[in-house]
Amino acid sequence: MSDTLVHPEAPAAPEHVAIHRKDYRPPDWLVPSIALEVDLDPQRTTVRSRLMVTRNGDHGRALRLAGDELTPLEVRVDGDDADWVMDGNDLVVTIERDRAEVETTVALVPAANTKLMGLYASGGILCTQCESEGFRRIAFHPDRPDVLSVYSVRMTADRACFPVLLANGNLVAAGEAGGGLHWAQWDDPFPKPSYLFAMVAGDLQPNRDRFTTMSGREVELAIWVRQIDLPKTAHAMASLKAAMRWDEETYGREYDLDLFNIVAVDDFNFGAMENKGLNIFNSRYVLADQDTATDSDFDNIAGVVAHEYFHNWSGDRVTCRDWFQLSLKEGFTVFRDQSFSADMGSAAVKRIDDVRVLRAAQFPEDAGPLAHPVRPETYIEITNFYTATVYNKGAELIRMMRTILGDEAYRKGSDLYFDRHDGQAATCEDFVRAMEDASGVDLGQFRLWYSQAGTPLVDARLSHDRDAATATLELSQSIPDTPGQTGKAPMLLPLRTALIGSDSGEPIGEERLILLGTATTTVRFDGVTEPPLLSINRDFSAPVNLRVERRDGELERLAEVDPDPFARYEAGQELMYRVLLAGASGEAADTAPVIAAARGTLVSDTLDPAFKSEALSLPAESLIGDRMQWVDPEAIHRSRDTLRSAIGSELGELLAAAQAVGAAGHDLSPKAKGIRRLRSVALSLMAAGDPLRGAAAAKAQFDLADNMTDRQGALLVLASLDSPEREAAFDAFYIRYRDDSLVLDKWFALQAAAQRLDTIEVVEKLASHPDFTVRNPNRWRALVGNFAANQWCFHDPSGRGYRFLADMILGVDRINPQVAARQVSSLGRWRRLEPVRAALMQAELERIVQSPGLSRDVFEQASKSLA
Ligand code: 0A1
Ligand code: ZN
Repeated sequence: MSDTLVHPEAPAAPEHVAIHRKDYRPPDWLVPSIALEVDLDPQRTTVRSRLMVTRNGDHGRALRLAGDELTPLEVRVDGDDADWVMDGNDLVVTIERDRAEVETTVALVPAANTKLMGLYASGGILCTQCESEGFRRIAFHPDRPDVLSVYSVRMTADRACFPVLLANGNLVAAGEAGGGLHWAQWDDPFPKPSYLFAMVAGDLQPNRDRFTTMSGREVELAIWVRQIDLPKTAHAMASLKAAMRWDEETYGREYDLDLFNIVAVDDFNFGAMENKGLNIFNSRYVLADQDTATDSDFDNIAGVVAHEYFHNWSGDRVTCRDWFQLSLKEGFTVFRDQSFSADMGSAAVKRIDDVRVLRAAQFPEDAGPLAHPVRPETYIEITNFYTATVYNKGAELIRMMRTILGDEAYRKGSDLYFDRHDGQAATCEDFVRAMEDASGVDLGQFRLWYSQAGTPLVDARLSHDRDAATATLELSQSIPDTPGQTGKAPMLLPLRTALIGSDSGEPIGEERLILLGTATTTVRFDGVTEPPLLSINRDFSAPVNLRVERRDGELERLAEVDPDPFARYEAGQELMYRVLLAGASGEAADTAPVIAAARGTLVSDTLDPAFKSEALSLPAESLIGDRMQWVDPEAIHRSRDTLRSAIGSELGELLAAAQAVGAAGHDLSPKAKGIRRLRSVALSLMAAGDPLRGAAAAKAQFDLADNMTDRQGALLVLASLDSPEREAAFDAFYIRYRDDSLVLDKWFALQAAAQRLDTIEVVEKLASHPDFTVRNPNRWRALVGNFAANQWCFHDPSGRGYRFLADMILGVDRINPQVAARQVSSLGRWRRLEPVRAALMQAELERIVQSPGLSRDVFEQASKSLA
């Protein structure tokens, strides 16, 4: 028998075991305090850990400590040799007494840690990442979020290579250790779960500042980066201080330690991490200046800095009981960072952006094989559940609660939640109960949002009785089946709704909050003397799909007069969808209403440029596909291109917008950012109408740009054109920025996102470019992630794009399974494509699943995608 054959009855690898929420049990042992002694060295770090453990409850079970790639060098209990065994990765220690000190020693090789979990090296800096289960790669520990400890950490390292030594909490002592070594001791007075532990050693410089809290305490702030990057930290620091003030004013939350440190590293699996008092960031969410970062980079930095800071209360002071409750901290914190960003700029534009992300990432997830509730019931690898559902849909749940309760009761609810659960590991249920108790509102039915997956579909139909001056709104809801869930109960959907007179353009009566809680309902409006326009789900008050029966001309009129900016934007987008979907199914469609609406938007003196740029942007190809029975990438691309070129050639007014002045590169005001955004949108439409002229204008913008927003905007337009200017601009960009890795990521990303017939070839070549590396998650995602999101090119009918992606996933899985697993969902959409492509995608998923040595991370995503 060939040894390459896997026995058909071979048991699933032991690590591929599902964990269920219903199996939650409180920990057998608690760990009130931990002392760590860490001798840091990239090639051999030793960690001596002393856990004070106490028996939790009346039982005789042994102490079970999780490890991952750890071998115990020594295990002692109360100073004596211990009675211990290894059970798989777990260290099992027999302890007679109810309280003991358990000491373990292990050795690590941070330089060889390519998973970027636990202690690893990034560009000469040693740093840690412990969420979700990385602490067990540093020391044996229960490593579950409901075990909270007070930490004391003594770090020793070579002073020349690692002059700065940081950990959570306060620096209590430091000194020389001889032989070129030095040490620092950090104590964190706040009990915390192991996933919030952090340590950093490196040759770093601080951007220092101070913050006086609302009670008058002084907090020292520092952002630690390499010396050369110091000038790029000003925006992150300003954002941090703004976030600290906002959380005091909006949620009454004050910072609690005397120090707050942020460190930026280049190699990081996610965006950033909220370790207590020592946030560690992917450098792309810290470093920015006008020459290297776009306006949206600046906005993302503000949002992520705020997000991590807000976790100090929603995550650190009140943490999660178990990982099924992840949305307790993430949904809430995303909602908090969204509200912060809305308050710092244009709330309407921020809402449009947030909904776009939700629809592009979360709705497809909720409609596909990886759909799961906001509070999942089961997982194989928890890192796969840091999803748009847990984060972004989770944030929508908090937003809906605020809408239902009103601002004041919502604030009372959050105060009660923080008071009641401070210092605890809580659940989503605890949060909802605090909201209920503070407001007196019964959220019984609302809880279904946590347990039922799938995006609800709402049908709406408005009829008007002119004689009776009434209007009747018929509403119905249904919730689609998702894996493992069928026959779902109706949910509570808060729909902000208004009627607008189609003749007068004026609101008819007040806006109403309709709480749709049944499968069908009817709502009556009085005093409706003129034909009404239906403005529904304003500000996207419920994260649902809507199907509205519209009268002729209704959307056009709403796009013109709806005072709710989100609803107005939606009406314009719906007009575009009509034309785009007709085009994609080979039907002729009248583009005149879209062009008229676009012109109205463009020349308006009341709308701001940022809103205009949103309203003039066409829905993405993937969103058009989401509305078709089968995704036809070719037809969608053609249809979208046709509409873009119609708008571009017929809207002469674009030129003025593309040449608008008043937005100097250093000016980061919302107005200046809006002008720049509109400039690039207008340029892109003009280029669609007249590619030759567009290429020349884009090259001119590229050459004259004094900031990255204009430069990248121009390059984005050139990227998809066939013109000599294209190559010249890409070459110039590369030469200028080849040593700046964050900007070089843009160079890879723009080529991977280019809408061109040769994109797949270019992308394959770029995968062998000397600057490409699978070891840096940002670089890998710039190329592979952007290509997989490029619907038209990725779904090349030959299947070449699928093969490329599968190869890249398998290649990176060997070194970094988390990065690999996050990209599998692009292949998991196969059911939405026509049979030939679907079969090719399935075949690649099969190839992945059958690959020997596959990680648990990728195994879970690929096998679920095939099911
Ligand atoms: N809690 C972080 C997200 C995060 C999750 C996992 C990580 O490493 C595997 C890193 C960061 C946040 O929400 O910002
Ligand atoms: Zn978070």
